[in-house]
Amino acid sequence: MRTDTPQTIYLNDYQPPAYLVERIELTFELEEGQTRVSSRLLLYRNPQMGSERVPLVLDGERLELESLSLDGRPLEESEYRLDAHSLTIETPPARFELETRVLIHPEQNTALEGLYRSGGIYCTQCEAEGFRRITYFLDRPDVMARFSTRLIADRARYPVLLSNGNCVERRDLGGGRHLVRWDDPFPKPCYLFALVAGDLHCQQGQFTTCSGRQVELHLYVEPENRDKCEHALRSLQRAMAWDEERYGREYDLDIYMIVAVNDFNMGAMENKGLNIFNAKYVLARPETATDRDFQAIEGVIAHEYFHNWTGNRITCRDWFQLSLKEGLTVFRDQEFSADMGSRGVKRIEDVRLLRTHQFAEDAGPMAHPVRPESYMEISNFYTVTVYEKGAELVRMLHCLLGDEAFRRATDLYFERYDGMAVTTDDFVRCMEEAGGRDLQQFRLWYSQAGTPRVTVEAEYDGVQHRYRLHLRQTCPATPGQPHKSPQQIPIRLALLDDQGQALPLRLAGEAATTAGERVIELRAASETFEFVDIGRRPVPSLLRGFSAPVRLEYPYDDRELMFLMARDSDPFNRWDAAQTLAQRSLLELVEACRAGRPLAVDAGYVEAFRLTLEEQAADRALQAELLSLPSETALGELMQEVDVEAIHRAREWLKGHLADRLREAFEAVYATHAGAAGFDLDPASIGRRRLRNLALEYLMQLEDPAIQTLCMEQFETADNMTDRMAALHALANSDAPQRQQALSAFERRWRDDPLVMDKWFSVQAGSKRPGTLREVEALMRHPAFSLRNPNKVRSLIGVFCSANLPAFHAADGSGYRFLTDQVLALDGLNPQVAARMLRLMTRWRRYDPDRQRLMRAHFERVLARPGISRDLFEIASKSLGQG
Ligand code: B3K
Ligand code: ZN
Repeated sequence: MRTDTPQTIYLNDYQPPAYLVERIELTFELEEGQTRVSSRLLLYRNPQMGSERVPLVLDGERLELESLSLDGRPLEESEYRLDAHSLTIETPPARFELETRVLIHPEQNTALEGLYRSGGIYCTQCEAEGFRRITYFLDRPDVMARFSTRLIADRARYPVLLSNGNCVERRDLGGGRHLVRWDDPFPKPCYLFALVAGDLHCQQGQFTTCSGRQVELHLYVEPENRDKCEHALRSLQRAMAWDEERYGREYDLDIYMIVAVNDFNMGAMENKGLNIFNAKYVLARPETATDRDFQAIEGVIAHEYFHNWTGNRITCRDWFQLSLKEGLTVFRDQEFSADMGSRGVKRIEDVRLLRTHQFAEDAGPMAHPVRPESYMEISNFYTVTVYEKGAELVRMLHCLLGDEAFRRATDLYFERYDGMAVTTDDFVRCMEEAGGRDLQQFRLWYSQAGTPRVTVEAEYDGVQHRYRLHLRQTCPATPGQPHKSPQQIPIRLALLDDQGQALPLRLAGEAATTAGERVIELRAASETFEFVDIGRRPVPSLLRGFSAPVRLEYPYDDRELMFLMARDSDPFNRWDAAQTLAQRSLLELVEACRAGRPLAVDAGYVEAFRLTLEEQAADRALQAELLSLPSETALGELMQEVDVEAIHRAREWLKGHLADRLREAFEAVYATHAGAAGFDLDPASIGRRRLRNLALEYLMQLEDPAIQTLCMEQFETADNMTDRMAALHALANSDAPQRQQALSAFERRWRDDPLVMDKWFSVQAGSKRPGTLREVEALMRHPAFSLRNPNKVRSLIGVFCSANLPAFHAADGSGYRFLTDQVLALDGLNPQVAARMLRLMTRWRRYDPDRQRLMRAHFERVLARPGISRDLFEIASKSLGQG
């Protein structure tokens, strides 16, 4: 807990470490109530730092020091200094051995950082700075050491004892205790350290690498979950094969372990050879997990596996470089998932997340560059900007270099920096060298925050057959960055004829013509691109596949948008056109709501929607995306001042109107895709389920008893969680008489499965019916709920505050008070999760003056609370603009 104002850490202050660690030997004696950690470090002065004698400062927090000796000699109290964060030895020799023994209390660790207990399992989370809660060490990523770890525990309660690397010793100690030793041959930063102890079932698999080595795959779960491992194991095997094929990356140890635990702050952690996962991203079978869960598991398993090269073998020099590993690894997992399923739909999902959350972050008080320049608490910088915008930067590099040069560049990166801790700049340099291009201007993407806005105007010269695109870019000011320079923006485009065919393209002055699609690079604040030999005025298809993370504006008329939605061969742009059309209708409806005018929508829009609905599409998941309306959050982003009530009414009205006008077409879609025999997870089956459940969602807007009966029937007879949840979701949002019956049946059936109960909490927290806040408060007293479990907090409190805008933003301020009360209660338990939750209110300036006043008062209430965490202090103070 904080006693003074937290310090800000600056990138510019980076200094290499004064000492390095050659080897660390750890011994953990796990006992109920306390764990003793003994460590023997082999340290030496960093040769880079010259020969001057400098103090050794080890990080350490909440450790009870029992003994300390240097080169075998116990140190007197006068020979070292101890405070709440560090252990200092003034003038150690150039090379020496340091032994420490500390006591820690994992059972009391509710922050889930360092060593803690999840149910009956001991586990660790060290990234970013959790290792200092385990032992005294140089807790920074540029100190890479060889680890050897001995674990001692009760054999009956903790038969499984795991750490990084290879198991090299296993021995009985008598008295019911046993010892296991693990050696990791690869030097690693301490944030990649892990240990696990528990009574776990081990599901085994194998993988033969491209060079013919056999790797054992061990998935550890609580025994009752042994039937939910199959998908995670298959996903891991697919990821391993893909990384060999696409990046030439082979796995390097003989064993790869994944452990699933119930209490975890994030999704998962890539510890070397021993990933620890939030059970949500491991456990699945069709009865308990939705299609989206299955896809998320595949994606996260792959993400953590890909970190073995992008993160572990090559790691970050300091935490400002976090996107070096996260942006690149997200890009890699996105491409993997695109290859496993529908590429178009994957891109749409990723861009939707980027636009709704990252663009919002970039436009708010917490805006920061992909490579931040300062932070108070690094945990607050595991953000959509570092991850998702970071991935977009890698995607742009891929787009600028092309497949082959990009692969040469990653090869160079792996070769040059293997075993090192490096910077995003080192990564860009590889792209530059292998791509043979100057990327000086491109580097601005790493250092400038904010979302560039690109406006495009077209001009057609029918006499000369020339088509000009005038492009202009600007980037709004962000905290600490009032002025921005123009960035290098790759814009993939095609010009379509009236059949939707892409015209051959040649820019004025060029000799050769490009077939179909090409990339133009906007570099100046404004630039004109002139295409020659364009026989008729085309429709431009701009920023295909969302080739740059910008807001692009082009004055399309509705007819052009309908044309693109129906004809563009780029799936992303088809969807984008559909979204823009829907947004236009919805924003008009919002205006009508505000002005008290009757609600109406253009018949042409309904007709275009019908055509899409009736299409015999090859990709049903894509079709479902085309038929989905922008979310309330996304619509809020488009308004000067967010009016949650009007947005909600407008969107519900439009859904009802479409259902009413197109009832037969929706019913036909529902009937056509009615459950095929047997459950399948191939993309086509997923697409059919998605489309059919979307039809059900629209039809349920009609409040028709016959459809409510149909929905209840689907709920009761579904053989998979996707269909069951879709029905429950629709019922929970309705006044159907079956609503309560369905919720109770679900609870009775699944009350012992924590992950399924998360869905039960979410579906109620997200319900748009009146009185939801009271229900959420009551659910917090449900035996399956706990403020100590991050999944529960996210499912109930998180969903209520982020996906139930009308209730969260209730005019009386009850939602804000509720969130703040929970955040303050959580801060004493788990500051990281508390800070995540408080972030849901950071964009308070986007609302009307009354709501602004209410939210501001709650931020002030947080700041006035004595002893709040650094995590919370940073979010609250920066939200108020005091950061
Ligand atoms: N690297 C971890 C995140 C750790 C979060 C620390 N607060 C998961 C990932 O991105 O793969
Ligand atoms: Zn990651």
